[in-house]
Amino acid sequence: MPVAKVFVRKPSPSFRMALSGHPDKNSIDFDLACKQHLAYAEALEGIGLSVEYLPPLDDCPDGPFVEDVSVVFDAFAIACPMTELSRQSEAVSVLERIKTMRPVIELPSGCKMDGGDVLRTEKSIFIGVSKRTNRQAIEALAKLSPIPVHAVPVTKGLHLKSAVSCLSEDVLLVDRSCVDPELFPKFRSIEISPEDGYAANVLRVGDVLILPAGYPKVRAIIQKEDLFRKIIELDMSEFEKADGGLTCLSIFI
Ligand code: CIR
Repeated sequence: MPVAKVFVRKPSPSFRMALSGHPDKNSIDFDLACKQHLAYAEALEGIGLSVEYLPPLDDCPDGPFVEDVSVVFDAFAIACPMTELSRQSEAVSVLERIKTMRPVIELPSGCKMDGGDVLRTEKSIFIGVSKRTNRQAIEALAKLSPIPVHAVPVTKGLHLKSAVSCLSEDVLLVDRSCVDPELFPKFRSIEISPEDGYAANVLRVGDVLILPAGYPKVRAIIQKEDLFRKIIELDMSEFEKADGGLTCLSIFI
């Protein structure tokens, strides 16, 4: 899918109250989070993407994690029926903006889904059955999707994409302690150890890969594959404390 726009949302001071199971969640440094967010947006611009800032939301601590709000296809987008009540109002401004670009479809009631569970590959979509996404939503999305959809149980952590990323159309980066690599039969999985698990979420933009800083073993494994022209490392410490990874901070349209 050619990318026209990337939406991001700066943290607001309420970001310190983001939902999180991380042991350091109470030490989120708001100023540092803002700097890290700016570096993220600038990295995307540096790759040549057109970055658009959605308005910060004072009442939505998890507002920067825009990925969770929608799943965007070429011809339409899905409004994710988010499980967490505190996150539901984040959707309005994102969906209003997406609606100017393509129709937005709601899933039937009873469906629960966060965009962070939706891993897109060229020929299929893998969706995590997780704390935030149920099978009913996966079945509903499968009826709308132009390509096959596969449900994948997430046994630890928040979302499917917290534990697995696509490095190319046939290579995945996986933390086996959260998701079973055998469930992706057409892919070769590169496994990383659970202590490096945060680095399972990487952001691929063409031949550039963005990786969280501080994971030299993961960087070395990826470099060995020789899939990327450039690897950019970004410090994500404050977003990690809020259970968010690199992909969570943007929506590609
Ligand atoms: C949450 O718990 O919903 C946020 N604190 C983190 C969301 C991260 N989003 C993502 O992985 N796509």
